[in-house]
Amino acid sequence: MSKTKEIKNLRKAAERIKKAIENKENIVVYGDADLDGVSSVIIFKETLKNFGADVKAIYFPDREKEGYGINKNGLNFFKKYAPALFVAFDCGIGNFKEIKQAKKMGFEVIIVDHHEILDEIPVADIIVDPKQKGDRSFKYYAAAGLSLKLSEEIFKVFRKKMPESIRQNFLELSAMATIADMMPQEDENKKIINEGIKYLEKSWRPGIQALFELEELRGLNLFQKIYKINSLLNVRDVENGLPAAYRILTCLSKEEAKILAKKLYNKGEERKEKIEEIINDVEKKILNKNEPIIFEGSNDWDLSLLGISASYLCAKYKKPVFLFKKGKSESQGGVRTPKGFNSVEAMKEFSKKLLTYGGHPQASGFRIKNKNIEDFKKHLLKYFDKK
Ligand SMILES: [Mn+2]
Repeated sequence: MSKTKEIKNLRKAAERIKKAIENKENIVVYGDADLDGVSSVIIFKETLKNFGADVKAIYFPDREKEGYGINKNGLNFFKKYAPALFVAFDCGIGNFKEIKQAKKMGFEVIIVDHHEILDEIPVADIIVDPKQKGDRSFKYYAAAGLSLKLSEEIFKVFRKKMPESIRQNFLELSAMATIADMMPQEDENKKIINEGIKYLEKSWRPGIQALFELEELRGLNLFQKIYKINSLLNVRDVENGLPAAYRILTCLSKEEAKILAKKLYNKGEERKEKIEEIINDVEKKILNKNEPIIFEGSNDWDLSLLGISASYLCAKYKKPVFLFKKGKSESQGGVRTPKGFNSVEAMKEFSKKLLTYGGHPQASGFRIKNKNIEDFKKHLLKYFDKK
């Protein structure tokens, strides 16, 4: 295995966070609402706790109402803490306008993201993203893998040894998130996953215990359990602005964790039915079309289920799949493509008419004005027809 090269700006970020801790600056954290974003935020928050600090506020966008990435609501939520250090996990690299706005509001911005670099990079103060120019590290960390590396680096700049119990615990979260985000299980990720899953079933976290002890999971092997639990942790269930994954993974009471685990299980079953409905809907729509991509939208679908529905359709039809929820004037969608088809590159050429877009080559998203949808489809048909 090649010796791992340093992640660009990781040391710089750790030093800046150390300074913020020492100067008792406000620190606010913005995370994506999926398991990867949530795990990243938990690792970061618990790292700060180790140094007697804490985050002042956390914001996760609601995947149903707000979609993906940094948005105005989140910035307004943080407003009263400015000036502050603003750290974004698992999002931010495509939020050009929002980061500019955050800077104007008095935030110093650190982005820790693993999504593709778009035509420009945001005006953040420090960017950690292995996809950026000049980064020679491993390219396929999940955000929670980067958060783990950042945590290790923070311990280093404080010249403290990371306690073994904490390291193991962060590895559990990082391993689950790396699997959930479908990052390639190679190199550094392989190390994180192999070590992390060893500790999972013995986790001290009541939430992880409760999920593993779910009656309905009995009889499954470890990997089957992990996949099932990951899908439950991505069920949308928001309370006080906090997604269920965050609540259950930070819950300190086993009793509460058990109730929430059961609730997620039941919601997961309902979710399956809704996903099937979306898939059936799409299959009806494409019945008489023979196009190189699947590009469909509806105002009935749940935005938060489009990614997973697109995944299924992409695997079945082996075509790029674009599904979107139609709003009054704007639409927002999820994209999945087979290996060899880069969805981010495909959208880059149309970026002027997209409100936001980005993600990974095989899994991404977009927001667009409804009046541009037809042109977008034409562009994509042309783009993928060449391939
Ligand atoms: Mn991620």
